[in-house]
Amino acid sequence: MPRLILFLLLLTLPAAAQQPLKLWYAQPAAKWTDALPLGNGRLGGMVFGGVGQEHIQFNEATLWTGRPRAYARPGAAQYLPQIRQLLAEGKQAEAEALAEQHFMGLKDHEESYESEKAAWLQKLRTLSVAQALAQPGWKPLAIPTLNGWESAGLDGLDGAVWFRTSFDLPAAWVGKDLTLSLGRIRDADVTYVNGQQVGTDEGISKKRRYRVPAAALRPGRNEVAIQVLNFYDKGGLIGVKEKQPVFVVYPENAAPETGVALSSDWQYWVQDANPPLAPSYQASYQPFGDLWLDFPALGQASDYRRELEITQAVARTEYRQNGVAFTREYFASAPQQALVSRLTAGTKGKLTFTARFGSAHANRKTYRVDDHTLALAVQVRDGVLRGVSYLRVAAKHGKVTVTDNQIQIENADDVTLFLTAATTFKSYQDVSGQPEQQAKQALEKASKRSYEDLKAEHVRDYQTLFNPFALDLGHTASEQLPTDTRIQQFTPTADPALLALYLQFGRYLLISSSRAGGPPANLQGLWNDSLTPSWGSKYTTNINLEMNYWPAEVLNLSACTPPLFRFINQLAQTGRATAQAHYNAPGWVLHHNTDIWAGTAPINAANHGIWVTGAAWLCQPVWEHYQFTQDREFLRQQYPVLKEAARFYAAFLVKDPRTGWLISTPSNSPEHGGLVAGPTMDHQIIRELFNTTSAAAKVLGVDADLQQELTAKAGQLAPNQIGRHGQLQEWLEDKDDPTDTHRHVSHLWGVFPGSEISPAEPKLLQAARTSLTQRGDGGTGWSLAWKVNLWARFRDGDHAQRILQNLLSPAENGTGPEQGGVYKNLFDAHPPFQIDGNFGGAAGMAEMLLQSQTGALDLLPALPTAWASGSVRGLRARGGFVVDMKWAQGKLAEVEIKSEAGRECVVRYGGKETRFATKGGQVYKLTDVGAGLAPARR
Ligand code: FUC
Repeated sequence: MPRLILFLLLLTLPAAAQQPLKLWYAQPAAKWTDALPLGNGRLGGMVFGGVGQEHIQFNEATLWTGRPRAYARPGAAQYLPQIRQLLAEGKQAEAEALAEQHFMGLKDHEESYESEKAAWLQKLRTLSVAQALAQPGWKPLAIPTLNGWESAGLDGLDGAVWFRTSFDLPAAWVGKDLTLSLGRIRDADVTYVNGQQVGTDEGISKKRRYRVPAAALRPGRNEVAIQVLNFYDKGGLIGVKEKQPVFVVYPENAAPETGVALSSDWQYWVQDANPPLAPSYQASYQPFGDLWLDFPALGQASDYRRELEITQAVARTEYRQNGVAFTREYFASAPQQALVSRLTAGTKGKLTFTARFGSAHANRKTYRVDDHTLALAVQVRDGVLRGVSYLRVAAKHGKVTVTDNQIQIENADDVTLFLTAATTFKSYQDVSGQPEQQAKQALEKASKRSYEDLKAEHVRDYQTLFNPFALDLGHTASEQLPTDTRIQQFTPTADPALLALYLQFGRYLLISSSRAGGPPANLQGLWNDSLTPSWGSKYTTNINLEMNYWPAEVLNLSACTPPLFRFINQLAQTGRATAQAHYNAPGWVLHHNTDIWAGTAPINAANHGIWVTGAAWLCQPVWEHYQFTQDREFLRQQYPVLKEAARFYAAFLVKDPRTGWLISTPSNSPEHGGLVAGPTMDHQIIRELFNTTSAAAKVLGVDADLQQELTAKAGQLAPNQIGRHGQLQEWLEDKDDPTDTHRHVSHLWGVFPGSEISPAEPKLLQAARTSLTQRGDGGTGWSLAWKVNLWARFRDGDHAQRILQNLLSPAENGTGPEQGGVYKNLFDAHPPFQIDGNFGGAAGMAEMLLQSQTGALDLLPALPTAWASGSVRGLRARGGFVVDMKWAQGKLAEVEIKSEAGRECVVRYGGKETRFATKGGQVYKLTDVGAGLAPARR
């Protein structure tokens, strides 16, 4: 028996060494993903740090498109038996077609759209091609615009836009019919050559290749005109991702490579920017506005530096110009609900600039509020919400002049800016908020206080959350380099501190985007500058929203979870209607996406939108929160959410006639393989829900019958199965393709974030490992982050480290559409920017250092060779423990464990296990880890 000495003592382990936890750069941000994020959970800012012009793009977390409405489709449940039957008969295509027609949720504007669209198209047709070409105001535009014309500055534009260019007809082609290749177009087009229509089509997936009859052609120059109709989201000529040349003409049947290119002098003219609002399943998160500060041209700047200090949550820009040292500081105060910035000049009276608002919303207005305050009012185009933002200037000396457009500051010594914002959103059912009042109150309150006072209050507030955790993975000279250079040069041995920074930046982002009272962190946390962000910047629940909260408990940020739990409770309300309408079942259900209006019905398409286990997965963080905090009162309050979800699945599952197992049908293994009966992931998630709900009922001493029912049903669910390639089967049938590297690794849910596939099940664990090996080491940002956690659970620290290295690869170098990485500001690249990878990556690093899902505290379960020596303070474990550790040469050297709940503590290290009773509030130092827990050090 290994001997173990336990001492009760005060914390003596030195704090993980203070590191310069800063992101910093020697030049201003050129792009949004270079800018530095600030946030207080509700207000977010992206600071560019320009010298002649400062730009702070800002967000308010509740500004979304859409409105309170019903999302579930009445009567959908009628079709459920038939969809199930078709799937049971192996008729997937028919099942999907039927479901597409009758089983998807309700779209906004669904009813009125077709007639409005017809009327709009009719109106557009009153203008001929000749008239369009004769309009004044044609402007140049570079084509293609790969991510839509929005990326070329036409932000938020939907409607009818004409494009024109030309080509010269080679003499040898006279009399020949040609093919005109235009690639993909969003959404529809009518294409003309020399005024004659040569083609029209609709749909972004179709590559436009139109036949141009010889009779339509002229010798010499030929005019191409294209009317593009963009009904929603991104628009325009977006090219194709293929080898064949696009924007060429060539003789019919000849190789496109032999063609002549269309002239690159494209021009566009907007015919109509007000199409009827297109049907949409869910709403999108919106940007709010931009704060611009314009400084007089004072010549070359020197000693430039901008940084984000994440130990304080303060950003800074400094430079010298004309012999004067200029500094700006910025932070997002949670206590004040305001963005605060102070500008100073080293010489008195040298601060002169104008401050003004911009906004991507077409419906916007700025106006003077008082002699120090300017307002910006915005209204979203597709939806009911409006918002207002106030900017107040407090200048020391100097002159301040406010007009309806701007605030001018002349010859001040220093200036403090206060920015507040609010919207009419109150809840998913209530949009009666009073933004003027809310934003004004915050402004009055904050602007009464001194800058230093506000900053000290902010730092105190932030550090309460940030400071309880620290990580040190070692230090090298690379730490002194600017962050963008560090990313470019990164290897784990050359710069281990960048990994520690990455983890702490993940914590910074969670604190900044998820604070009690606000909505949870969305796909982009809180930061979005586009009216048409990818995937609506909403909440995808088949991995992304859950991943956002993976670091919360283990990295000592339980305090950031209330937004998630509040949201889950709302979803449990709206999810009842969906359970009723779509499944005729009790309880609540959520599918693969939701938005601020708490939509729970299936969306997008039947082949991936009908995935039923969103509700069950969201119950996991509830149980985990209880596991980590041992907060019984929390569990008591949240228990109905678990119970009602469990009741839904208990009613929903059906007995598979072939195997006799209970299966989930219809559903989907996220975004892979279409609509199916019995995806493995569903069964893992539902099994865990049944078991934890039953365990929760037991803890609370309630619902004995339900405990029995759920335990019994958990035992009847289709089990994990090992297939013919040695893999863990993703589906009920053994049909996995071992060469498939799809980004989702859904069937590994039972390894992480679930825990039913553990070392206690070595065969299943091995099969899961085989599956992950087959999926490969690549993937989108979140996919990589998930794989880090999985390799940690497989106790392969070096493999986890290799994936982390991919996660930190520079997105600037062009990672490819399915290859994740980081931007210069350390934001995760899906690509594009998506915050889940930041959070999942931070959680994965924690998982490499400590695991507690099996009832014991596993110390350093997956320590990579590259992290030879280091220390960590404040990791949290299930059972209410807080763990501090030091290790050297790859071996555990010191451990201290604080018990918060007084539960028995089981510790594992180096193949040895020890257990001891604890008292709540006491700290235990395991002094002879060498003898008892680290025999290798003997
Ligand atoms: C899921 C993923 C995508 C993306 C989207 C937001 O649908 O499959 O890769 O992350 O969510």
